[in-house]
Amino acid sequence: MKTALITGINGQDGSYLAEFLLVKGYKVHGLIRYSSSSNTEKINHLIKNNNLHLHYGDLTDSKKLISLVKVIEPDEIYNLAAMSHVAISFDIAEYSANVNALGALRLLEAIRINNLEQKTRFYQASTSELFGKSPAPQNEKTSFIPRSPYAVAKAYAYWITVNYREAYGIYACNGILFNHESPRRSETFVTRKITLGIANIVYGLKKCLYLGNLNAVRDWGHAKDYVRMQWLMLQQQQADDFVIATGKQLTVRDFIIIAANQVGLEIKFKNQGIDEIATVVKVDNNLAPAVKVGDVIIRVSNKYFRPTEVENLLGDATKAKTTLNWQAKFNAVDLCREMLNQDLKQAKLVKQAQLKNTQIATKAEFL
Ligand code: NDP
Ligand code: GDR
Repeated sequence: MKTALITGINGQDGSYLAEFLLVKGYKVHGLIRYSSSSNTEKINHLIKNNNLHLHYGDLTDSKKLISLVKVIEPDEIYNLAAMSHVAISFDIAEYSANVNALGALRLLEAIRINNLEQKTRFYQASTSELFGKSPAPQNEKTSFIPRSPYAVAKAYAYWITVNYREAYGIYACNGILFNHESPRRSETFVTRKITLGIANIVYGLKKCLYLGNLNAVRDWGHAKDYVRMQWLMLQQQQADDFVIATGKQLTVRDFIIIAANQVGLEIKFKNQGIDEIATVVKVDNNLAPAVKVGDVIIRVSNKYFRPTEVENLLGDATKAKTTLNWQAKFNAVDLCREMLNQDLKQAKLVKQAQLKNTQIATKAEFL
């Protein structure tokens, strides 16, 4: 039975990866912050599995990481924990560096200090944000021009992973993953903000959704597809770094249109920049009971613009296609539908609860 340690198990990717590894027969250890213990909805369904073990810890606490790695002696470490919100990293830049840059170093040191260089394989959650201003399409050879404290910290983590591979012979890989989403995406990332916002508008829980740069272009995939590749990168003969992406692009505005269409709304964008709005021009009230023609459901707000933006990401995953046999299973329309379906169910429940004057409770199961 193989043993894996996942940092960030309570996040989107961590929860899918834990599920994936448990099905493969792994013993899975997960690092969880004390502050997350009342907020474990992404992994609650796994907590009763005898092969899952959660440990309190933090990527800023090197002693804890060293002792945990010593006790577990994992075959594989997946470093998925991060302060993962690009916009917020401008507000908490030093903390972002501590977690996203030094966190990777602390884990690699834990492997080295415990003499596990030949046993423990290491996966670093690198990101398309590293490419920043480099022109699209981007692949493993594209220069890094990071555009945020988040991405600059991730650049350190990328290079320290390469360095420990070369210096100490650790099997250490970078997965340079482009944006990937799912119904488990946190609500402040743009795709989930859109599906949740539209679901709330459909049921009259919200009138309008405020967003930032609608021109940003992303290469969006499904998190389930992408965690399979994280595992596969650690199963090769030789450690290497891989770009994982769909090779297809959408703007934020395109994603809004897809989501709106899926709930029977035809919308029209007008004006530009900060004055841009989207108005409903046609509505199927069977699908969107609370919406009327003429409603303005999207507005742009300065609040969601970043001091420096990554405008154009498009991944070229040829290397992963050839070496890892990578092929994306989901497209953006299916992804959006899956996210919307969940958010519509939730919004409907909230609406019904409001009508009955009751509250919806969520419960933490790991305490
Ligand atoms: P999430 O934000 O959903 O999950 C990140 C996890 O890290 C959370 O569980 C969080 O804990 C945990 N965490 C944050 N800070 C610390 C800390 N100091 N110590 C320990 N744990 C901490 O991110 P995703 O699942 O989307 O992404 C996984 C990784 O992949 C991240 O490193 C991200 O930067 C990277 N990445 C993500 C991409 C994407 O599109 N999703 C693309 C490329 C890279 P808590 O639950 O307490 O908040
Ligand atoms: P990103 O994802 O920054 O690419 O990082 P996010 O969904 O936050 O933004 C994508 C693009 O949408 C624009 N945008 C908005 N973004 C947010 N969050 N909220 C808004 O209201 C909004 N309006 C427009 C953004 O400006 C941006 O251009 C994600 C994270 O998962 C990282 O951890 C990961 O490394 C990268 O993807 C790849």
